[in-house]
Amino acid sequence: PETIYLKDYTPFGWQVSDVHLTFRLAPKSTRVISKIHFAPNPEAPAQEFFLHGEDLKLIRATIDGVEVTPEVTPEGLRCAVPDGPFLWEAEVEIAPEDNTALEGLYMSSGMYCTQCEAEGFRKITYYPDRPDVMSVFSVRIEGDLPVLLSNGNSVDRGEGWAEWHDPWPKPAYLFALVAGDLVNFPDRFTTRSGKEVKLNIWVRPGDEGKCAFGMEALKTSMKWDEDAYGREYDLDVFNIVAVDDFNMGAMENKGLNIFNSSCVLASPETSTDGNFERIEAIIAHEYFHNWTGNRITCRDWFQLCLKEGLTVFRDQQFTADVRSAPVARIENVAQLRARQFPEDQGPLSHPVRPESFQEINNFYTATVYEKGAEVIGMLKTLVGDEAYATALNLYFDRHDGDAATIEDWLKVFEDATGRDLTQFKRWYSQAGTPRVEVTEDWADGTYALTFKQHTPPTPGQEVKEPQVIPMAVGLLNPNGDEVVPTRVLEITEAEQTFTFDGLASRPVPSINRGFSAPVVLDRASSREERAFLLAHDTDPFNRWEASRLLARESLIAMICEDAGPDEAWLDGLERLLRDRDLDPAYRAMMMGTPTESELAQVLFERGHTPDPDAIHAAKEVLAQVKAERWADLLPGLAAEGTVDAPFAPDAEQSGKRALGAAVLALTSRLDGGKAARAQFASADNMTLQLSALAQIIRVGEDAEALAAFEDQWRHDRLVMDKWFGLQVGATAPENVVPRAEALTRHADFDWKNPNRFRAVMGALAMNHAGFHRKDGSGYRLLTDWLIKLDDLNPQTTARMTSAFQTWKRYDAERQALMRAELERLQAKPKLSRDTGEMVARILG
Ligand code: HT7
Ligand code: ZN
Repeated sequence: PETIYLKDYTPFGWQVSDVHLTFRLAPKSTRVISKIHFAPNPEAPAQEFFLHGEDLKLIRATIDGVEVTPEVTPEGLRCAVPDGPFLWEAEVEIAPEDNTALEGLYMSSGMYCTQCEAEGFRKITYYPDRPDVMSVFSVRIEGDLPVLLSNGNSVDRGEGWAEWHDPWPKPAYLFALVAGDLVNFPDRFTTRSGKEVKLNIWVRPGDEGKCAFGMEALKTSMKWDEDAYGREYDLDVFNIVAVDDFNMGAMENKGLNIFNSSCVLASPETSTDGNFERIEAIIAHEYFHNWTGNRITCRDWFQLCLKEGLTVFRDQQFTADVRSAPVARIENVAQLRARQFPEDQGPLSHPVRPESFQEINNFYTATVYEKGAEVIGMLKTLVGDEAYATALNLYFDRHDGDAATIEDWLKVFEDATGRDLTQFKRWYSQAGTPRVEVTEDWADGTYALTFKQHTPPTPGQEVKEPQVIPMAVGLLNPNGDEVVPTRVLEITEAEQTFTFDGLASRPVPSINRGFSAPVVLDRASSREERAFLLAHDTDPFNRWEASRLLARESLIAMICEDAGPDEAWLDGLERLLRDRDLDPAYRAMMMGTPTESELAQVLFERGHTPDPDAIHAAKEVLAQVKAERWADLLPGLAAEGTVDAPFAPDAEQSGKRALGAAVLALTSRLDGGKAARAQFASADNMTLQLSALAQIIRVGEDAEALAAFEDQWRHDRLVMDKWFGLQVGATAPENVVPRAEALTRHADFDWKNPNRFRAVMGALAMNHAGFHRKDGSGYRLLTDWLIKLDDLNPQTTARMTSAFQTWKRYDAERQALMRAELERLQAKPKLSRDTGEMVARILG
């Protein structure tokens, strides 16, 4: 397959002033008639006229009304065209019902819908399917269905047809069409300039009762973007549609967002607090794309982080504002460490702005999204809040209507602040997680911190240059008072020292406060010092970090030295858990321990071969010790974790329930699951029901509860996804593979539905000790199913191959087993480009 390079970018030879599309919908034979005005692009070099097109049956094509016979290839068509402007007309036929890849126009539960990002529009009609070609779209849909939707504003409609016009020029990847038997949940929003906007969430009949939360989240997002960024909505209507079969979370098509139903539908009975929080964030994210992504889009797909990093950063700011900022920050960092760090530290490592790809779908990664957001957070920290606001205003003014680049983005900051961002730009081009070694010195009232930065080699990048690292640091007195409040040290050299004068006693440093830079800190700090920070740090992130490090070191000592759990840490943690002034959500987070996968990575870095069974066993012992040690504390915490008011998915109640769930996880180790069974029986919301079911599964005698849950929820696809996933994810390692395998034989294992496939196979891959069974059965089962899915849905298959990205961490036997499975997948006849690229990169 062809590799595409950033350095080869060339503008398209023509501009497209307007596009008119007519769809005559039919499951096996939809006709798409396009009328497109092309005019030579004065800024582009001379080139042959090439339009992308895949899996299309060309019925006819004309130029200025004269029939033409283009040269058609599997990737598109070439045609001789006039020197000046011309009208291109074409009619193609496609079969949405046969489209199992869920890219382009496809069908889900009888409804037509589209997914065009990144390169799906070329499966709808012949077109220059690239983000720098922006045009005004008019769409006519003809089909015997009650609801016919496309982008922009409604122009007119009648029985069996509807016309839409989107006045904002857009690239083809933002095109959308939906047609089906849908009902809407309507509302309105008045923008700050007084414009009335109609809002709708369109769902399958029966799902109307699950739209209220999403609608509130949408209105809150619209208001937030006005207040925080001065961005107003720009069409008469904003439609959201829920779709059951969807490859990712949601899609920001202009004026017509399409959502995986799991990311928009919510009710207390069927959704957990985690679901509510995620839905709120995704609705905000997609809405925020209206400016960061749609009004200003990307010149090419290498610039993906321009819209995704910024939009994730904005949705994280939103969540911090509408929920608890410290809890949100801890969640984001935990997520970054769990998803992005393994990517950046393994064979799939790539820069936030990649320089080449074979299949762009493989670069919708945690690095582009989450690290991309961290890079923007660092930029904001470096320039300050006010300058960030000025720069963003300049960005919107200067680039509205553009297909922009990272260079454009950084130039805006340079112009707004006068800073030179040449070195900062390395965050976009250098892959890998920087490691920062910290040493300190103390003499005569002066405290010195020395930072040495080093980024390990990554595929294709052996040598790295120093990056700009904004390191937020505070200093505490031995009595716990803060002597130096948070200060941002700007590290630019490979090694750099910063001094603090006039101190009465040697301070305790709190470094990388708020996780101001996405780096790994290497610092030999004592247990006492960590316990001190756990007790006294004024930075809530670093207080949590102190506990995380104590937990991690305690577990490593348990695994490697057969030590018992760290008593001092448990005492410190207990004091904190007893502090009723601390937010229950924060205390619940404090009760968490590092994931088994993270422990495996740390062991690997320290030269040990991680044993998944030993890691799992240590975590089990630690949990048991906590439960026994805190037996007297748990009932009080459980009471604090109980909500007496009617269910609300807000931060306060969900924080309490999170504390309740953390307590239940310990209590069930003392009572054999009795409290969990009682909670399961009486639960009136999914958060309580599912946290109880998780403990029942973990304890082991779960057949009755699983059957009851299935009976209760078999009619609800989204809830059944939880049922499928949890019994694989929460069970003991030895049961994971047999259970996952048995579930693939369940009548409701609809493996063509990405949510259901991910529920089982994702849970298998995420259950560390279960997936890494020594006999290789976990690897085998996953590969069997990836081989099966690849023909139908390459995008989802390719994404799931990343379960193998950490294969080099493990022992020789496991490595050999994983390599064999990757090679088996690689040898599959007609392996997709998506999966082929991923497997080749993972094998290295
Ligand atoms: N911009 C979107 C990314 C995306 C996607 C979404 C759904 C299905 C397939 C997709 N391919 C790319 C989603 C977002 O980041 O907001
Ligand atoms: Zn996005």
